[in-house]
Amino acid sequence: MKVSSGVVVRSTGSWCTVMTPGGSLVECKLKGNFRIKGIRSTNPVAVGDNVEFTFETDRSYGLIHTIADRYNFIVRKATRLSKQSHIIAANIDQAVVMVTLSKPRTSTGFIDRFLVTAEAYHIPGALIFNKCDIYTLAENQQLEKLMKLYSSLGYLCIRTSALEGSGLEEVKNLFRDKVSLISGHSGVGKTALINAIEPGLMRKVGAISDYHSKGKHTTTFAEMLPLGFGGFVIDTPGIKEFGLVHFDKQEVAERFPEMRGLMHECQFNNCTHIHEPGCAVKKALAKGGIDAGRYSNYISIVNDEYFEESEWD
Ligand SMILES: Nc1nc2c(ncn2[C@@H]2O[C@H](COP(=O)(O)OP(=O)(O)OP(=O)(O)O)[C@@H](O)[C@H]2O)c(=O)[nH]1
Ligand SMILES: [Mg+2]
Ligand SMILES: [Zn+2]
Repeated sequence: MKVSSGVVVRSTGSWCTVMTPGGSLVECKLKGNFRIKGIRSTNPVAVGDNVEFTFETDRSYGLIHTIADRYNFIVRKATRLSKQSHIIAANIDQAVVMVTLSKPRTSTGFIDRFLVTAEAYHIPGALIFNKCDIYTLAENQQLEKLMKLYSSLGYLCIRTSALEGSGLEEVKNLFRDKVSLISGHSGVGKTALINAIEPGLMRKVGAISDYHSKGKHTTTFAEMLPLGFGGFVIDTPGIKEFGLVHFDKQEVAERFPEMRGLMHECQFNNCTHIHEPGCAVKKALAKGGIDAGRYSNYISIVNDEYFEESEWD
């Protein structure tokens, strides 16, 4: 019986594909009733996990018996009201959200929930604004505002058109020698952009429905893809909502960089920044030092009836 190690590059539930250090791909299954302490997740093994597996002579696949401790991981709710979470990926260097202003439209609520989650796991976040070839004048003005806002908060913002091939050098510079997760709604062009920066991959790209201007869930499982210029990108299935998991309401403001720096100036140390007197966050909001849209997304996260809610659409 031979013990080998590798990284999970694709996971479809109980089956996954493991890449060995030599670059070969091995189909593997989790051994028996595998559980990881502390996380109730629909997928005990995630893309990016480092695993050990054994091959036995009477089987054509490997059996994973060990998942190495994760350096980090990023989690969202598996289904609406579910108590279970879904590990999107493990051991990543950065989390990138792909945004489109139309076909489909991405709300700042979605962006902020994504960034708040990345902040909670101390994973650097970045934004890629795709489909810049189709925007109207008004949409371009909105794009400028969003890029200015998120850059000022410390998130790298890149403008791309996967279709026309613009912004690709900046994306390559961002991805080079790192493990990058890319997430966003279905149809924003995650796979199209990955194909554009790494043409050999030729992953399947889907159409946008004419009626709803939404994607059709072309990518159905997360997949970690090697980049010829160095690094890996994890392409993921489009998601409708980004549900927050393992959050304490008190903790949410700390995940907003612009509030984090002000909170200690609030009169009460358990300030929720909603109704308390002497709130430094509300003072900054009134003076325009905190963006009104970001603040309203903060309120929406804190007031979320279920707090942890999301859905694969
Ligand atoms: N006009 C324009 N269309 C684009 C661009 N990028 C992607 N598209 C189109 O958008 C559609 C969806 O692209 P995909 O790459 O499949 O989107 P995705 O984000 O991977 O979607 P899921 O896999 O469903 O999550 C395809 O028809 C692409 O050709 C772009 O920059 N401009
Ligand atoms: Mg895709
Ligand atoms: Zn406050």
